[in-house]
Amino acid sequence: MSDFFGGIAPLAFDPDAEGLAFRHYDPQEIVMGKRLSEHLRFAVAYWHSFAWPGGDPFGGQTFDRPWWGDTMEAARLKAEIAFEMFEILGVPFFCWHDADIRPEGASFAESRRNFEEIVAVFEEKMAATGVRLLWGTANLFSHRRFMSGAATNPDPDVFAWSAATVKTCLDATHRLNGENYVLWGGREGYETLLNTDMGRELEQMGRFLSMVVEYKHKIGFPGQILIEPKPQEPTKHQYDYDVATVYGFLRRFGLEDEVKVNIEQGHAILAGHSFEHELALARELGILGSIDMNRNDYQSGWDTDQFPNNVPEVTLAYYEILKAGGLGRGGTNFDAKLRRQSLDPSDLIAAHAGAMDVCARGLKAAARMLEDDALEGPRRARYAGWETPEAQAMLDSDLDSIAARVEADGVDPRPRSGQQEKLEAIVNRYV
Ligand code: XUL
Ligand code: CO
Repeated sequence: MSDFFGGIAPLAFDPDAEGLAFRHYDPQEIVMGKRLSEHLRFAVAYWHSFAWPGGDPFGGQTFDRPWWGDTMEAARLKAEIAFEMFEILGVPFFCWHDADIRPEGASFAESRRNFEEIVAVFEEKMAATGVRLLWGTANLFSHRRFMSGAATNPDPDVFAWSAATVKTCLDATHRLNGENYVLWGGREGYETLLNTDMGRELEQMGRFLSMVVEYKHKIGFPGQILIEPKPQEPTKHQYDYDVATVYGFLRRFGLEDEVKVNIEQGHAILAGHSFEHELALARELGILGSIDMNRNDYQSGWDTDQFPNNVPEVTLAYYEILKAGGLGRGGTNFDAKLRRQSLDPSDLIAAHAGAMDVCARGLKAAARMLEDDALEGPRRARYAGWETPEAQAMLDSDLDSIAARVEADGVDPRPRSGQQEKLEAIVNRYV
């Protein structure tokens, strides 16, 4: 046991606690017939909590961490302390990129060996603590070799390096019984069309993803393959822009039954959508996989990856998820980082605990809205006209016969209120 967290005990559910505790998240609480912990399936993101030094575009490291350094010893200490935090929080899952957990080697093979050594450490710690892997992923965006993309790179050697990296990460995810494998195309896009062959790059990306799916079946990985949409940042334009764009891409390459999406709140906002829009669309398209739960600063206009603290927003997100039947193999990953002034180890605990409480409040409010039929009742009433046999038959007819009927019957549609303010007031009663 390290002394990094200064002896903070595992957090309890205690609404009246003075210090660090859960006030709304009782993992055992039954909501809609299921434990809260099973609904929410929280995960800690290794990168933000343990690999990010607190830098911003104007300054570097602000955090002092005993595991800073590019050695295997540091990587082992980092793993040690990460699992201490998972136990304090009682989170069931974590997530990693290869680059978060191991030092880069002098060659691909050395990087892979470093990585696999830490994967073995994880294997032991996961067995000892019961913490599981929500998803693994490859960092195909930080190193300068990926500056012009990974699968979409103009240089086939980078495509090869990327494919080998994903194979290694998928193998490790399988070995650790990961629930999902995520691909986020941080540099799969372009800075300027002046130097970009977009058609070729999209073909490369489609073939790359197909190879990942083929490999998943070859090794018998039972988890879901997920794409994480994001419209831009770091590149000016990213090909996996939003849920709708990803769905079109999957259809084009015949992968719509093989690949789902990991939807991040901040990315939805960057794409000009709400989180609930992206979730609802993914549900309707049958590709809702998992979520990255964070928030952006609405003034700064970039992906600030802050811990969630807006209960009404989170409520509407879980509402869409509950309507989808829950997260399934997915989970709630806190792809969120501290603010760079939050220096203390206890800030890490407080950030996650606060976020878990916000999610618990949101999920419980969403469940009550569903159970009370508070929104679904009015929604059903709004579309009731479509439940008649005549309306259904119209969808199987054609413009000629519809036009003939309209001429004969002459029913002039009667406009009806959309009741938005009333519905907003209903939501307000639950949050
Ligand atoms: C970047 C982002 C990533 C993915 C995993 O904006 O969200 O951290 O979640 O690569
Ligand atoms: Co993310």
